[in-house]
Formats: sequence, structure tokens, C-alpha cells
Amino acid sequence: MLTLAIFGQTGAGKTSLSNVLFELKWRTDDAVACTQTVSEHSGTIAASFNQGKFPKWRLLDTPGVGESEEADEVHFRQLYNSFHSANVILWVVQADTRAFREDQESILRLTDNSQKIPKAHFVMAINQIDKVHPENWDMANNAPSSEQFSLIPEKINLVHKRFSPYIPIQTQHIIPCSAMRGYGLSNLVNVINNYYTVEV
Ligand SMILES: Nc1nc2c(ncn2[C@@H]2O[C@H](COP(=O)(O)OP(=O)(O)OP(=O)(O)O)[C@@H](O)[C@H]2O)c(=O)[nH]1
Ligand SMILES: [Mg+2]
Repeated sequence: MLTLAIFGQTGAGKTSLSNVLFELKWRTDDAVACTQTVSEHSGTIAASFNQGKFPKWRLLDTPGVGESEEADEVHFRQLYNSFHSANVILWVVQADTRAFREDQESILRLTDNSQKIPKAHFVMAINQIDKVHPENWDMANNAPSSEQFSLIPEKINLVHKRFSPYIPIQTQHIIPCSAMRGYGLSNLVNVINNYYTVEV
């Protein structure tokens, strides 16, 4: 079975994405770092996002990076093992942040200072796209407002610029989405499923 492992800063929405994609009920929290050990599940992605492809995944939802120095030490070995056993690595960032240093430092540690890059398929989610300034989500169409939409290309470019020195990520594999609003998830799943068609 193929492994899909989800990483990113605490609060980015890793567990929320796991829940909506795999129809789970894992605990999330808006105040305190929530996932404290790697949560594992075997199953298929919900049919509504899956566009006719139904592979079974071993899903790993990992504790967030950057919670605190102590927590990062405790979690590191688990994160490292997950990172190096994944076929698809989904790195989640928050759409309303420009601060990626925690992510970069974590990736450096996870890759032994860029010496050990896994031969995985890398995908990034720019989650919480509904919270992008000016937070005027288009409720009628369940989509970003025109103001929010106009910022998306810049966000994708920025994420690409910040992460491509550390992991082999292509702009077309960086997907804006909202786990909460159920937006962009078919695109995300489509790119995850690209694993089956790209050489890794
Ligand atoms: N507005 C909005 N909120 C979201 C979205 N995704 C997640 N959240 C909220 O963000 C908070 C953190 O989400 P989690 O899924 O627990 O984040 P996590 O990355 O698993 O966090 P850790 O387990 O601490 O690493 C929760 O309150 C979620 O409801 C989203 O797309 N939009
Ligand atoms: Mg979590």
C-alpha cells in the first residue's frame, strides 16, 4: 500500500484535511497544538474528490512542526520516519502567512541538511484560503472572492520560491484550498493521484 504523509506547522490544517479527504473524525483544535503522535489510517479518499481513481492509501497525519523546541525534539524521530517512508509528501501551509522559516528549518532537519531528499512525490496545500485578506469569501459560489482570487498566483509563487530550494516542488503541485469550506480539494486529490502517472 502507498503512504501519503501530511506535514506542516501546527494549526496549518493537516488533521482537518485528513478528516475531509478520508471522511475521518480526528480531533482538531483552533487554540492548542493538537496532534501529538502520528495518526495512521488505511483507506480510500472520499469518492466525491477522487475522480474515478480509488487507490487505498496508508495515511499518516503528523504532529505539527514549530509548536515549541521541546515538542519538536519529542516528535522529530516520528516525523523523520514518516517523511522517509512516504510515497507522497503533502506539506501544508496556511494561506494567510508569509513566515516559512519554521517549515524550512524542519525540512532541513528532515533531509539531513538537504543530503537525504526522499524520492517521493511532493505536493503542497495552501490551506485556509478562505482566510486570505480581506476575508470576504464568496459564499454563494463557495469560492474565493475576486479580491482573494487575485492574490492566489502571488501566493503560489511565494510558496514555490520559499520551498523549492529545500524540496523538489513544482508550481503546478501547489494547490490553494480550504479544508473548512471544502474548496480546491478535487484539485488537491488530482495532484496527489498524479503519483500514479509521474516518475518519482
Ligand atoms: N478558516 C479555516 N480554518 C481552518 C481550515 N483548515 C483548518 N482550519 C482550522 O484551523 C485549526 C487547526 O486545524 P488542525 O486541522 O487541527 O491543524 P493541524 O495542522 O492538524 O494542527 P496540529 O495537529 O497542531 O499540528 C482548527 O480550528 C481548524 O478548524 C480552513 O481551510 N479554513
Ligand atoms: Mg493535527
